[in-house]
Amino acid sequence: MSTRIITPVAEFADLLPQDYRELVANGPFFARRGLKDLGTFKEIIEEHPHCAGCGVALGVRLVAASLPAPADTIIIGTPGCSFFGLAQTAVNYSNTAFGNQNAVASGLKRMLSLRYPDRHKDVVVLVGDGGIADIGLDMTLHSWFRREKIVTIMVDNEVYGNTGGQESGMTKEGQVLNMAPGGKKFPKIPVFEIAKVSGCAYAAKVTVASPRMIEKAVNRAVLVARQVGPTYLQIYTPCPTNLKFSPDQTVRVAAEAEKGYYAVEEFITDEAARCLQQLTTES
Ligand SMILES: Cc1ncc(C[n+]2csc(CCOP(=O)(O)OP(=O)(O)O)c2C)c(N)n1
Ligand code: SF4
Ligand SMILES: [Mg+2]
Repeated sequence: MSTRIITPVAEFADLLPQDYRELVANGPFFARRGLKDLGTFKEIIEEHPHCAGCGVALGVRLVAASLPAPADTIIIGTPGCSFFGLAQTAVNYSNTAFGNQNAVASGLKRMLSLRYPDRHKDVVVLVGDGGIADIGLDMTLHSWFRREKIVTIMVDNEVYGNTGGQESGMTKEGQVLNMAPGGKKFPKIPVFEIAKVSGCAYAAKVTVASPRMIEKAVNRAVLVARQVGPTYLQIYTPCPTNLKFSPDQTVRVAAEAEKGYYAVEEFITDEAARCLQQLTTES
């Protein structure tokens, strides 16, 4: 990836906030740093616009820090709380019309494979539960059916956070929200289970309470998508503002969920397991 993509033009450099200039200088664009070095580099600007204690912001941060090749990665987003932070993250990013992310990512991946036949370019969709399980479900599924070599990551806060608290397909049954005062009437859509039978070669369900698991899953998802086919990661990123818990309790809420209905799960096809084994042997 050309460094010019993230180098501010000289005329505007002085106008950029210090926080953003530090991100350009110290973000993980050209070095694989990983979670163990978290805090020594800037993967997202500190003055990002998410609410205090936002689980989505933490999820975006952990994913950005876990990417195996940040300089050769493009993240594809769509409207939702996640794209607030993505636009200020040290990874190339493009937005799409709401729900179109997997269609755009499919085209981009094919184009990048033609343009750079000798180099891996990782295309990672990073979108909310509404963007994947509701409005974008058809395009998500069809990208999996077509075996597009892209990674799809859902930051699941179990609500439409960005628009003030409507229920999404991923909201828990019975959950009361600002705009679902009677409580949701049906269970979470089983997107993880659907991914397993729709062509994904690797899938994982994790929470922001387990950063190491997120790092492992992001790495596996990216490596398998390069060589085998589509991969899916579903990260529980609880929203204190809409689920109405104290912002300092986000990780505790995620950890509680992990003990129950959001237990860590991994799915891998034989072909994907062989691919990862071979990569481990070679390294
Ligand atoms: C075509 C279209 N329909 C509706 C919207 C309004 N809209 C923006 S974000 C959003 C909900 C996003 O929910 P989710 O994907 O769960 O992301 P979150 O904000 O919770 O992170 C909606 C309905 C839009 N921008 N475009
Ligand atoms: S509404 Fe929820 S998901 Fe959105 S920024 Fe605030 S805490 Fe994060
Ligand atoms: Mg959401």
